[in-house]
Amino acid sequence: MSSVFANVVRAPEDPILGVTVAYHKDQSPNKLNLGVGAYRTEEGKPLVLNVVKKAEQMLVNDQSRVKEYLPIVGLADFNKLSAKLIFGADSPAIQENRVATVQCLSGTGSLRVGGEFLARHYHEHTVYIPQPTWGNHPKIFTLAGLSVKTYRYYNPETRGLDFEGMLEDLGSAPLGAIVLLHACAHNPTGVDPTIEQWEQIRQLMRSKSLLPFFDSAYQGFASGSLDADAQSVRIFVADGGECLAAQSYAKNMGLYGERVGALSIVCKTADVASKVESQLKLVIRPMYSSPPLHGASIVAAILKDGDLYNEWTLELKAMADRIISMRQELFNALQAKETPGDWSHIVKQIGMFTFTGLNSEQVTFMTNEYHIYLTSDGRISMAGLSSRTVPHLADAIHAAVTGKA
Ligand code: PLA
Repeated sequence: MSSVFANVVRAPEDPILGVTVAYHKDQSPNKLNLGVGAYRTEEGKPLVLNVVKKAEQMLVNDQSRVKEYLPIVGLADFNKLSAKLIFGADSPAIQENRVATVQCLSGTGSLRVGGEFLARHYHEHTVYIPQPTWGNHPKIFTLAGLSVKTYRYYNPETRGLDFEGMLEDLGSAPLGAIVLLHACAHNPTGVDPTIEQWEQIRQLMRSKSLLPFFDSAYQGFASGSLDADAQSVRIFVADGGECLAAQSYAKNMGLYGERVGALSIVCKTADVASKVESQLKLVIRPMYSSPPLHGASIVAAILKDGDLYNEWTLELKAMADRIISMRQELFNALQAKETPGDWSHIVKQIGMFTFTGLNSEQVTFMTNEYHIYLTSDGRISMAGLSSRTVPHLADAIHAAVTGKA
């Protein structure tokens, strides 16, 4: 029987999530998934934060809770607390009611809703994204109806920031263009501007009326401090100007599959913010009607309770510290093996990933010979590594670099 869909062409796997698919098919007992950015314990297991378990228990015990639809914009408490988390409790924008925040489906959904809002209501339809960036960014913004261009960001020779190139490209962007910025822990490079550099970026962007759209998927994961990791965003809000911010709780609360995040749009006045919110509802309603209740309830319970909040910051710091210690262990292991090359970028880079500089042939070699799974651009999820698996990875990198299997 011939199908009406017989002409459908098989699509390739996703460059990041497809790595997990390939990993699951591998029968080797030594297989290691360093593809997707998902935190693992020293034992290599996914982690549900203690504070999340406590909040969930509280929710279950609360007999008054029901499963009614949330409003289109999501849970009110969650939205308020999320804005406070990223902009700071004392943010003038919050005090002046100039922020429109809507609960969205994690970071991805927040970016998509923000993109569609801009395509409908903002005069400039070009969004500049860093080169390289998270692979989903261009797809999200293109489908939202924006046209995507890139700005220089990473210099493969120094394995650091191409600051000059970045300023040059932003400087020649059209007035008012949208600029996607990673708030911290740039994915995939692990390279962030310093605070002084952020300040220069801010001055340049404001002088050209470029509109900042922050992607904050790793707040607290870079340094272990929620405030330090939000500095970039806060200096842009402190000047009184406008910006967008997409927040994800996937990594910092380990709520990956709950799909909980928020989009905030900082406006010049409370009146504009309330009109913006009314239009965000028109973007969301035909897309998925209203967001899911459970994840946002967990986040709100943690953010509003002083004890739970403190406990969360400790657990978050422990995750960030474990990632940082994995950087040192991997660097030490490669030093000990005298693997050719300068590997200091492993300890210098920030956040969940190391951008190793390994090419796609070397990655294929490591996967085929060592059953180590990573994205073809040579990005390693440090959060998937443990003291037990560092030697195996170091062996694989050494063999890939020296050409000896
Ligand atoms: N923004 C950036 C910069 C990201 O790295 C990710 C996730 C997201 C947004 C979206 O995350 P969320 O929708 O789950 O909140 N990047 C992961 C996973 C961790 C992925 O590709 O979906 C990654 O491995 O790059």
